[in-house]
Amino acid sequence: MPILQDKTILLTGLLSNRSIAFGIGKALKREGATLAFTYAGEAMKSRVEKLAPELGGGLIMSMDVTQQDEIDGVFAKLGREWGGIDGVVHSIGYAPRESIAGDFLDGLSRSSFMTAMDISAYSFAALGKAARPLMKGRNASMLTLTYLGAVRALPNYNTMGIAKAALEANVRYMAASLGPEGTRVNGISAGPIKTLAAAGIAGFSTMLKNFAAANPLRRNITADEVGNVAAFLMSDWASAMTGEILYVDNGFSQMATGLDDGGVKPSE
Ligand code: NAD
Ligand code: 0WE
Repeated sequence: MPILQDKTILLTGLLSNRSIAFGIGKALKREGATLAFTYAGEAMKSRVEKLAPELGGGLIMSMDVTQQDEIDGVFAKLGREWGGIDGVVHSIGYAPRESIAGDFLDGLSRSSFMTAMDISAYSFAALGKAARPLMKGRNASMLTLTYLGAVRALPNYNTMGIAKAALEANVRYMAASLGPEGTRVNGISAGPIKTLAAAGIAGFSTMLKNFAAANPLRRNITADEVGNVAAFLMSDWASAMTGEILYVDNGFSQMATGLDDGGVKPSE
């Protein structure tokens, strides 16, 4: 039996068929959800228009999360079309390139920090605030995507790591705020996946190789695997789970080195 029958869910962050949002969308559709979609500004519109039919189609709206009027417009429209919302998936992240490469402090600037915080962390709370009246009393569920760099200092992730730490705190405060209205708020911390956001990062292929070698399942993870966990969290099967960060990373974050030899090179 499908687990999201009769659920209306807003899916953000679709950009390509490799997007984590695309893997999530496939699982949500398979489980019976009715979807609506957003894109980040006019230049991205046609991309989402091409992908949405594969996810069962539905409303497609512009929502650059730096524009409050666009956020308000999306939920006003969903109020008219659906009357209420059962779920919101936030799959959005961005930091200026120079702030997610090389030395952390070398790449740091007030403006890149604020951009990363605005788009990658503030926006999730902004969606919660705008969607709140439409979700109230429906056992609704909100979900965001995060990364291990929120809780560990990892090479190059830098400014994004700080934004993800704020995003994870956001999950907990939003869970506290929306819980009394029946709305749950959770995050998935996904292992590395070669999406468009990742393709532009120097050394990403090497990172994928090292990740596969060092996690218990000895392979990479897929957006479809993230999608299955997302479908569970959006469903009533997860009715007692809120304020959580679930790791979908083949167990990587739970290992000390993950390497059979403990990571010691033969010469050392
Ligand atoms: P992606 O490039 O497919 O998606 C990123 C999305 O962010 C795009 O749809 C883009 O339009 C959107 N976006 C950027 N700026 C925006 C704005 N101002 N307003 C609205 N939307 C905006 O890449 P992805 O890897 O699928 O990323 C989705 C989420 O997953 C991000 O939060 C990312 O940090 C997170 N994540 C990715 C990985 C990975 O390795 N790919 C791992 C863990 C978490
Ligand atoms: O969250 C992310 C990446 C998000 C991202 C990607 C880009 C590339 C293009 C945010 N901003 C930008 N800005 C751009 O100009 N991930 C979890 C994937 C990722 O990104 C890394 C990683 C991993 C993993 C960056 C450095 C090191 C590891």
